[in-house]
Amino acid sequence: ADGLKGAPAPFDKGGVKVALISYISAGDFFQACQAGAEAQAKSLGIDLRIFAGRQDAGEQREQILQAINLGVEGIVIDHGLPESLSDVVDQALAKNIKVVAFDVNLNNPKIPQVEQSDHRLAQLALDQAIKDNGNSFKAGYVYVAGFAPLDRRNEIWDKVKAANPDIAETVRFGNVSDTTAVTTADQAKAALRANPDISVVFAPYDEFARGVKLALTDLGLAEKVKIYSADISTADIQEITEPGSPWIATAATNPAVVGAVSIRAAALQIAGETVPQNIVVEPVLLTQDQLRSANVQTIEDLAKKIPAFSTSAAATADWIPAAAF
Ligand code: SR1
Repeated sequence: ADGLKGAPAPFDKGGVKVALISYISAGDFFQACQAGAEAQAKSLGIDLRIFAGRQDAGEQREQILQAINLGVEGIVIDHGLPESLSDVVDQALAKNIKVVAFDVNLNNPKIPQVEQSDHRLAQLALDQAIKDNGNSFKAGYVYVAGFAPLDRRNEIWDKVKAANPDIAETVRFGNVSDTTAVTTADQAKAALRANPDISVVFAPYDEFARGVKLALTDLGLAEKVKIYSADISTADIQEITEPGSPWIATAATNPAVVGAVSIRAAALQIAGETVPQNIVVEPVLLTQDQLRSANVQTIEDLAKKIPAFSTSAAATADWIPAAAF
């Protein structure tokens, strides 16, 4: 394996094994996050072992044990259910394997936690919803409890409702599965038929937003109901900017950056350097109007228009080369 010139051990020799173990691999966000992790690993000469996530807590536990047996020096755990992970993660830490958690609360001071500032992300999307719709409307809300980012976004939704008593959550639905968008569309159709006075849907995950958009289009309600979401991808940009789209705004990071930051946090720890306990990648608000008027059609266009979108100063060091994505 080729070492990285000027890097601290063990990166100076190369061939450092790191595992990326995801709870979910399907969908644009997770694919882009993985691509960012792969690009950063390549730049560091890391031998990245990727374990596919199938929303299966038992399988994710097994994958952590497999990674330990492979002799990895670091593990990035990307989402998951904390109660099913803590004992196997403890086994990894006991073998001096460095662990990084992205969007899963492992509540261990030895494990840095990467997140997208979910409070800010939800606040950005909801501020825009209030700006566009006032503070008196009936809302649908898409939520599944138990996922750290969704739970953090939910805290802001609760605060916004408390501060604006005329914002009424009329219906709540949601699912996280390998068919999240399609299943959300079915749920949204039933919810919107039963609650025709809804004018706003807060759907803080792009798969949720896609599902709601599909339902609105099928029901002929795309002109009457507005969607506010989280996340962005090239496919999302196309759905947001197409004529007549009800998807009005989203608050998002570049998921490739989040993947890259997670790998850097693992690399820094492996090199014996200090990593903050909370590593935050800041989101930006992206509205339909802005994307259309700037003629943004892809994530690459977005990165060109907003340079901060494709970089993060989180978990960096002079010896870590930039990832190419
Ligand atoms: C099921 S959790 C989905 C969320 O995880 C990441 O934080 C993405 O932003 C996505 O919205």
